[in-house]
Amino acid sequence: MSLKMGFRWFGEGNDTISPAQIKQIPGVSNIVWALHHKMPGEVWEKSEIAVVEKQILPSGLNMDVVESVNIHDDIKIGFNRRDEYIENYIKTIKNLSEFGVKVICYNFMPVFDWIRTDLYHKLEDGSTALYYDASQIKDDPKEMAEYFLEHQKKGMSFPGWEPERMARLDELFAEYSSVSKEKLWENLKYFIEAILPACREYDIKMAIHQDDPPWDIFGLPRLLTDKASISKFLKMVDDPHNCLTLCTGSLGASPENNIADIIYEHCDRIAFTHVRNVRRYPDGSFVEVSHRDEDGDTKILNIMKAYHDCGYDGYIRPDHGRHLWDEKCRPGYGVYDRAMGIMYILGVWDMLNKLKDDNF
Ligand code: DNO
Repeated sequence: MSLKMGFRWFGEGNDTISPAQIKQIPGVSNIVWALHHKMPGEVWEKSEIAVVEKQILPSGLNMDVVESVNIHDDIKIGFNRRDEYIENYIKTIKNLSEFGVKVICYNFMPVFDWIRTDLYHKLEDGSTALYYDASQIKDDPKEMAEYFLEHQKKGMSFPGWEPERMARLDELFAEYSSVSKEKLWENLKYFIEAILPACREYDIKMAIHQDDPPWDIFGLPRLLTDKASISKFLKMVDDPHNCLTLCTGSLGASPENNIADIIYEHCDRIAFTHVRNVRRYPDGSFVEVSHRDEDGDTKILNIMKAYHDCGYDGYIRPDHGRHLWDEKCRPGYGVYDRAMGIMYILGVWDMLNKLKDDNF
């Protein structure tokens, strides 16, 4: 059994590594990519996708997985204009399918994507990593949004933290104020049911990412946080094109989550997985650490064994890594630590394969 190993790439001029260099990491077969200049709700035109195709294909890697085609807030809030944005989304699905895309990773988190309080938290080994200090999360998200914006001004884009959206934070919070958790579930269902015929026609799996961190924050509801909510989601639209991007780090921030157990239960609906390790603290804070099992609390070995036992054949990538050796990189996306993560994941996987071999 082999893994369809990918590496996230932010595009030419927007990343410190090229597809040809990514190809030098053993075992990588695909680039996880996106059109990072697009705002949520816009159609991804074929001419724009073709530019990225030209950058990726000479490396010999494929572009099967997109992360992410972000969802417009009007869809999450349930405004009337959502139908227009859903039409655009369907056009994007069709356009992507013409370039061989098989999986779209996305999330349904209100306002923000992942949330951290320190993007460069110093670990004991001198490296830095993303950190969530529970005591720093107060009611007002503005300070945090400004912190992220400061980094964007230094030329780093954060998907899900678009300055245009952050500039209207008050307005966005006011718009979301009427969206209860129940309403958000309804809006998610509406969205998936509307795009599903296109997913079937173009054979694209929609793979939802869990909420990070997996709990409500700043009074905003978060839906995909644990086994029960994941099961609810998969039952709500029970179709093989309605899938998960199972994110071990997002779920792993909560001590309640047994991730291997979720994999055993839903392996056939996991189209893509993010492997990331976090160390938790008793007050609900957590920090991201190396992929090595014993460095964190996520139980990477149990997770890889669960995938192996289930015969997992979806896509996989190492998720956030530490920032090492003074590298300049987008927070959470150090090249070296993610490459080492791949070697760790593949090392574990190869050994699991070997152990099935009677002659070993
Ligand atoms: C963190 C990522 C997420 C993910 C989106 C998917 O680095 O795992 O930001 O890309 O939530 O839409």
